[in-house]
Amino acid sequence: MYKSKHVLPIVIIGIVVAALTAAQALLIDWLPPAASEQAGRTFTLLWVLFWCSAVFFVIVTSVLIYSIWKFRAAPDDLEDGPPIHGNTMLEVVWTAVPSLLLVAVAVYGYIVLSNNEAVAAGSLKVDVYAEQFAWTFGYPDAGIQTGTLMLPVNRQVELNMRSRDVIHDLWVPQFGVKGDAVPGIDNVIRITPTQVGTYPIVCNELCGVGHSVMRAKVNVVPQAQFDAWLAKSKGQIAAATVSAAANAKAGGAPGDVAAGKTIFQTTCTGCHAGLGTQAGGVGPKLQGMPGLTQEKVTTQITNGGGPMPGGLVSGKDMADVTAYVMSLQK
Ligand code: HEC
Ligand SMILES: [Cu+2]
Repeated sequence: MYKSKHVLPIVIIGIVVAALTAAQALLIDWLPPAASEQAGRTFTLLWVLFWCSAVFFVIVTSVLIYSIWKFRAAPDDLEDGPPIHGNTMLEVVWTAVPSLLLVAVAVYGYIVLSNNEAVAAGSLKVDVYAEQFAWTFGYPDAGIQTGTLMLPVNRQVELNMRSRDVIHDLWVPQFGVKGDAVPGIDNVIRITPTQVGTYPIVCNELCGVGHSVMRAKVNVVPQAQFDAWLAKSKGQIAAATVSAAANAKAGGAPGDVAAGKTIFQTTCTGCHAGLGTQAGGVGPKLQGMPGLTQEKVTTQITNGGGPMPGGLVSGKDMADVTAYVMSLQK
């Protein structure tokens, strides 16, 4: 008799709470589509955890709402409640069930982590250089560098994370993996892309004024297309080296405009939009800037100024990027 009086209203409240909980879980697009093996496992783990929590959330919240409504003390009721002894059975159950669940979740989480970090045979090595406020990617086996990460699909990539200044964090939401780039520490993360496509690379660690523009892209392509891209990039580097040498021989400008454009793309476009030809970035439009001399450009690059940090590039890179900026003035 005691039971039947309370069960029905609690169940009705429970159905409402469950519907609201399920609606916000299902109707909102919480996660992007998984585009890597790691993301598949991580996202599944996340949803398992969520639905387990949701069950207990609904039970606890329903009883709570019912109790607040039904057992509220009358405004003039100042006495202590009746003394009651606990319910041993209930206490054993509410200790044992969460303990078992915690162990199960820990084991499941461990399995996901060790699978996600497992080293696959024949993985591709890529060096990631993070700096305020740009990403550069190096392919040590091919000897090339790029500002857009190119990855073959269905092959594990080993990203060796390095920072040239402060702590940054590489995050591709669709890959479900994040990795810190910490000065002085080589940190490795492994990702196996499973879907061809283009995804954003986001810096996920507040790293300075340009943090919000510290973005790049990753292109996941079929292996054959990746090989073709590698071969083409190697060829371009060889050609650029030859033309720079020829240029130097002919006593031409010390910097190579084409090489400078590539450096500008990776290091400067984060702030100077459209390769320096557009306004609207953190930094000004550089094309047709009145009174900009070669000397001013090198001074700005060396010392920085305003939100622009100094020392982003030096040596031959500086000569090349200066040549590129000056080529915009013609
Ligand atoms: C963090 C954002 C940021 C990055 C990265 C950046 N700049 Fe700048 N840059 C600026 C800002 C902001 C200014 C305006 C500075 C000022 O107002 O003092 C500026 C100004 C300049 C100027 C104009 C200097 C003058 O005399 O007015 C040049 C040239 C320039 N940047 C070149 C570059 C080059 C080349 C790179 C890449 C190596 C680069 N910038 C990277 C933000 C940036
Ligand atoms: Cu950053």
